[in-house]
Formats: sequence, structure tokens, C-alpha cells
Amino acid sequence: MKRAIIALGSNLGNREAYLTSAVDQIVALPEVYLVARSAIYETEPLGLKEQPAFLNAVIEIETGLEAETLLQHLLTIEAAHGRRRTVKWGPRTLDLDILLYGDEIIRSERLIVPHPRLIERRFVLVPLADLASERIVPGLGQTVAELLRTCSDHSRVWQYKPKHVEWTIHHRIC
Ligand code: A4P
Ligand code: MG
Repeated sequence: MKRAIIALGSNLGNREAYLTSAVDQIVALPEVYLVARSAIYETEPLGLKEQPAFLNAVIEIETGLEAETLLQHLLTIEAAHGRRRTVKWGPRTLDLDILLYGDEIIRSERLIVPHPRLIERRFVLVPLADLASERIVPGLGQTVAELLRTCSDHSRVWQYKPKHVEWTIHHRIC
């Protein structure tokens, strides 16, 4: 079994509902157990500026799935939530990225872990620090908290209070 951390993002439609239903579908996968979930953050769009604000969060799972198999499932869940790939870094109903997979470094054609843009993004590092601030990121030799302190991205990240759905921070659910 491995501990994996998955980033969730949405900036179209009912963003809260997309995040919640994505978590439900991820934990319904075979050999996947929810360990912890960050708070939800509302975040200024990075990359393409002219698009709605995002909601971002991260979850930690325990899984017996290989990383590539997990990625395949995540792509299927994105598609089930109406994800269309049009503009690079453009608006999306649901984006699911594998941030960490145990302490493995993976560089295949379809999968790069740790996620290559993790260190340049406050919308990833802030929720990740909720769950794993003292975790050393493989290949970088720095903790999440250290990466957050030296991050060159200063875009805005607000704690978001869920309006319609139940979402509380959980540590060590299983
Ligand atoms: N892929 C390789 N490594 C991974 C990984 N670790 N996790 C491959 C997931 N996928 C990985 O992804 C394209 C391919 O990357 C996948 O098929 C997989 O084989 P994609 O999701 O279609 O491409 P994308 O979403 O356009 O690119 P990416 O890199 O996921 O987008 P980003 O970089 O995540 O940027 N601003 C805010 N505030 N919040 C956001 O969430 N998101 C983006 C999207 C831009 N600005 C944002 C946010
Ligand atoms: Mg993606």
C-alpha cells in the first residue's frame, strides 16, 4: 500500500459539488482509502488570468493501485464530470493531479511525480501544507513548509467556507 496525495481543482459550474463528488468517486475506487482531506481554498487563477476563480483542495489516500492505474481512474473521473480539454491552463469543471505517490519519483511519458509544477503554485502548496507540511518532497529535499516559504507565486489563496456541502478537514480517517 502507498500513500498518495491528489490535488483537486474546479472553476466552472458548481465547484463545490464537483470537488465533493470527485472525492466520493475517488474513495469508491477499488483499493483506495481516504486518509485525510485539506480545507477548501478559493484561489486566484494562475496562467490564464481571464477566467473564474478556482476552488482547490488536496486529499491523501492509501492505495494498492499502481500510480499509472490511479492516473487512468482519475482521468475517467474527470471525464465523468464533464471535463473538456480545450485551452491549456483554461477553465475546467474538474482537474485531478497526482502530487505525490509515496516517496517515489516517476518520469514516464504519461506521468510525472512529484507533480512538476507543485513548487510554483500556492494553490497547491497551501492545501498540501494542511496535510503534510513537514513532508520532504522527493527529489527536492525540502519540506512542503519550506517550499511554501520560498514560493515565487504570490497569488491570492483564501480559505473558503463551503456553502452547500459538508466538507471538514479530516486527518487520519482510516
Ligand atoms: N500528467 C503527467 N503527470 C501528471 C500528474 N502528476 N498528475 C499528464 C496528473 N496528470 C499528469 O493533463 C495532461 C496530462 O498530464 C494527463 O493526461 C497526464 O497524462 P491535463 O489535466 O489534461 O492538462 P492540464 O490540466 O491542461 O494541465 P495541468 O498540468 O493539469 O494543468 P495545471 O498545470 O494543473 O494547470 N489556477 C488556480 N488558482 N487553480 C488551479 O487549479 N489550474 C490550472 C491548470 C491553471 N491555473 C490554475 C489552476
Ligand atoms: Mg491535470
